[in-house]
Amino acid sequence: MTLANLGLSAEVSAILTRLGVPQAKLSGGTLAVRSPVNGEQLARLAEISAIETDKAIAAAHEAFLEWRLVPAPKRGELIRLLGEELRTAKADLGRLVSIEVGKILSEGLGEVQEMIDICDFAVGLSRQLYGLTIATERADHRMMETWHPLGVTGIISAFNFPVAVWSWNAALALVCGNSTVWKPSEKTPLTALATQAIFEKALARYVAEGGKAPANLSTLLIGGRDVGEVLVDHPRVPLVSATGSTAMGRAVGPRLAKRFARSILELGGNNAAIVCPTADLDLTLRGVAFAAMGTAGQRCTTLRRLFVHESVYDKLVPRLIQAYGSVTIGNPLQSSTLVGPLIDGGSYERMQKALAEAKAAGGKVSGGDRVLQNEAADAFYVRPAVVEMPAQTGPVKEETFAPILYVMKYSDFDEALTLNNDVPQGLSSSIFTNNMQEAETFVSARGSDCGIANVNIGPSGAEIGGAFGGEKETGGGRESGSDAWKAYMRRATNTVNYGKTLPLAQGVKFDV
Ligand code: UN1
Repeated sequence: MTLANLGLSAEVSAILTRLGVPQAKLSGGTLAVRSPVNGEQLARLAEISAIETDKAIAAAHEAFLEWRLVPAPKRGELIRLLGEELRTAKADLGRLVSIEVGKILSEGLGEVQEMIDICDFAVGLSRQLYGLTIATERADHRMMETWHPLGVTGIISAFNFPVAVWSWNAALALVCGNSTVWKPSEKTPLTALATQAIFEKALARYVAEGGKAPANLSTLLIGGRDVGEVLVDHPRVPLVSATGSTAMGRAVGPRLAKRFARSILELGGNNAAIVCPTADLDLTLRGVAFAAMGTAGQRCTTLRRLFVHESVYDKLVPRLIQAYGSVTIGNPLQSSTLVGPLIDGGSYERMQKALAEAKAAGGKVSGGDRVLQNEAADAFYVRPAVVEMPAQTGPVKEETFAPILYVMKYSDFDEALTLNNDVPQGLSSSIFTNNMQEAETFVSARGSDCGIANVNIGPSGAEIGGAFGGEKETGGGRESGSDAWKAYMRRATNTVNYGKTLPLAQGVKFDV
């Protein structure tokens, strides 16, 4: 079967029907949805207007006012059911992710697993939204902090993790007592529709069990930039979690700051790995290959810069170039494929531009050429590129959302550490070494300046248990595990006087 006649639109409509999305929603609208697998049109969806968006957010606020009163462990029950529904839907939704985004099937399924994992995490969390009891200086007083629901949580997600990013935010926001309003990428609205339908199934079961939930607890907005702008500017939305490019963050961040709303920004990454003299090179090769070529270089955690010590450079880099030359590129639905397509032609052009700039800066390029265009003229498959660079200059300092790995030689550990940090972005990083001093230095205060710093694994593929996010132009937000939930709640400090006198703090006297 060639790429041209995969019959994806028929398959997608069957999947969506099984997941509970009405067929009527898939045609007649203005938003054309195409599969990057072969360029086939999958649907034409209706888009919401700015006025309707405003109304939907007002309704989400009403939902919040009720939902915040439901005890947190009961809210957790809804998320437990969501996790169950996602388990049932995993094969269908994972395949839909692959068709809509072009990531290989095991990664499509992995994305749904990530949704299930965060649901499990959030269920436990629903009984652990702990505050502190704090020693007070005043007799017969008690001081404590409590965590309360915050309000409507806006979620803006990118095409590359079209549903997992929603779940990291929504699972936490919902157990924290918030309602959610979701604006997915225009490139991936079908997986969003499917996810919303799965959520509604969980909600129906929750209500059938006797659970209380308001209407409009989870709202999906299919639309363009104007819709995102209404969400960002809306006074009823105290928190927006936005994932995308640094350019998007620069547009969104100041608008939120202007109205003192909170933001969780998850922006560009330009992630590096350092390969030290003692590194296990077989392990390194596998770690680098997955981190740099996986998801066709379209993760925000993708490995983009590799610093290799001069003593192992000639042992590692030729093997790496060979692996790049032989990796299977093609239909992401076939189990033998490791590298699927780029999301679209714009992405291909940006990749070629970066490669041309790298060449002009003295880079030696292997790969990077377009393949399979005879089978599918509207799909953009590329051979992943390794570029040996004389220095960290030009395009190396930018995030190009494509499979380009810039490789540089280093001789001194501190120099490699400096290079790791010497880019505007600060998401993820890693070191391959069996030297304890190098490993510990890398994760220390004078080591990597990124939100994620790994030893002997690549920078991508984080699990949900840790806080996910990065520093500098990556935006500073944290999502998913650890105590990231705190961003979705408001903290109140309460002092209670159970005595008969009124001692003032700091010994102040004020007797009237
Ligand atoms: C993203 O690329 O937008 O760590 C998120 C990872 C995944 C999430 C990536 N768990 O690569």
